[in-house]
Amino acid sequence: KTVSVIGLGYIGLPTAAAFASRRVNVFGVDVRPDVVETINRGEIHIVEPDLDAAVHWAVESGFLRAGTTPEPADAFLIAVPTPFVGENKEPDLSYIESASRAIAPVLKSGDLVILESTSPVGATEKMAAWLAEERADLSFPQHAGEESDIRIAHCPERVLPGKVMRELVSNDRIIGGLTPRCGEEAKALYELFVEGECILTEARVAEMCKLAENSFRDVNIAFANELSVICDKLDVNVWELIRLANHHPRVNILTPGAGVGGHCIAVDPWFIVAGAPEEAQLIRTAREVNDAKPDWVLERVDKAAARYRDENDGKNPTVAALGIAFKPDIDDLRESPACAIAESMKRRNGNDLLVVEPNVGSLPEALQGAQLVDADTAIEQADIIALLVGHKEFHEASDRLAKHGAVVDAVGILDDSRP
Ligand code: SAJ
Repeated sequence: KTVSVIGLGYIGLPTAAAFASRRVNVFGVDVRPDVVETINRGEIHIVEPDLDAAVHWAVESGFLRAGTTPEPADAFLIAVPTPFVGENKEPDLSYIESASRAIAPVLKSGDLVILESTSPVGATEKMAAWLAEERADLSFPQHAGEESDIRIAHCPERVLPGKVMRELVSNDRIIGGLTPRCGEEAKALYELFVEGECILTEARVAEMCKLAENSFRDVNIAFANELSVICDKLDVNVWELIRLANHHPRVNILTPGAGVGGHCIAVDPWFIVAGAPEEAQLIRTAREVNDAKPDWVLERVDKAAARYRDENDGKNPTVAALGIAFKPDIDDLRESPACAIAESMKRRNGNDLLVVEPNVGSLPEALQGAQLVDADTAIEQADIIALLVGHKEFHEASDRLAKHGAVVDAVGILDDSRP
């Protein structure tokens, strides 16, 4: 059996490496020649623990090759981005469409095509229609049912960035076939490396399942974020409150923060909203609550800066942003609310910005001019500190931070130093 993975990003590449680790021949396809070259050298272009070793082994041993144009294979996995576009945040399926049209010429009877990209309900059927449009000589499940030449299924990824290599193998997978046989064949393929349970359903249920999982988390984070804003107004310590409320056996409030980042949780709920705009009230509001959180944090930093100027004859404070990653203990700055807050702090305070990010070696383009320093230097030199990400290094420094006196704490680190 040979497997072809289309899209060698955060999901496609680890998946390709996982198949290769089971000695399956994998051909990876990406539109970016630089990505393809990097992988063919046995190196990687993204950051994810243990992925480098897995890809290195896969390429060295000959089980993984990459290219920019599809080649024939027995199974194709499409793992390309599905962003949203426009005012109404409609899902953009153009990457799935071009991937489908690109593999269509090399399809042969008996092949399996799986959509892995997180997709709005109905996307797998659309993919099948694009394939059928390109290949009138082959039959597809939407017309031929179980007798089709090509099998089609949706199998959304569910791995947590930072734990991808482990979760890829251990997580349960939901597999939605366009027909039961499509599902069975996809299941047999995933079982080559998945140790979790592979559960069969219909494609539309699988699509909605992935969206519901990420919306569940988004709504719960929004609850925590809204609580933090309410508690601030009512002068209640939200961190103590959550700790106490979570002693209830059926309550598990998540952690408020600087906002919701990453490529998934801040995007996927919009696919539900786009599909049912009238009905998706709570899901839409949760998105809005989470999207508003960075501005709320920024406002508090601005207030602290104004207070400093009042008390220091109009002198501008040196401000420090502690944490710019999109969540604790990773180096991923993509779609990071903390990074966006730091950028605004820099715009407001010129270059007098100190940034502490223990997980990166240099600052991104947008923060050039600011200084990357360690936590101790920031505590010593900054007049105002914004705690934006709950990295372990900051929790370890909570006593020193608590003594600083002008800290805006978006993530509850000062609470560690409470008696
Ligand atoms: N966050 C909070 N408070 C919390 C938890 C998270 O503010 O209590 C913030 C984080 O700081 C981050 C954002 O939410 O900015 C998202 O982080 P996350 O760890 O909740 O999720 P992701 O985006 O890294 O990965 C999610 C996972 N989905 C779920 O947990 C339901 C993962 O399993 C999915 O595979 C992934 O989305 C995806 O690719 O869809």
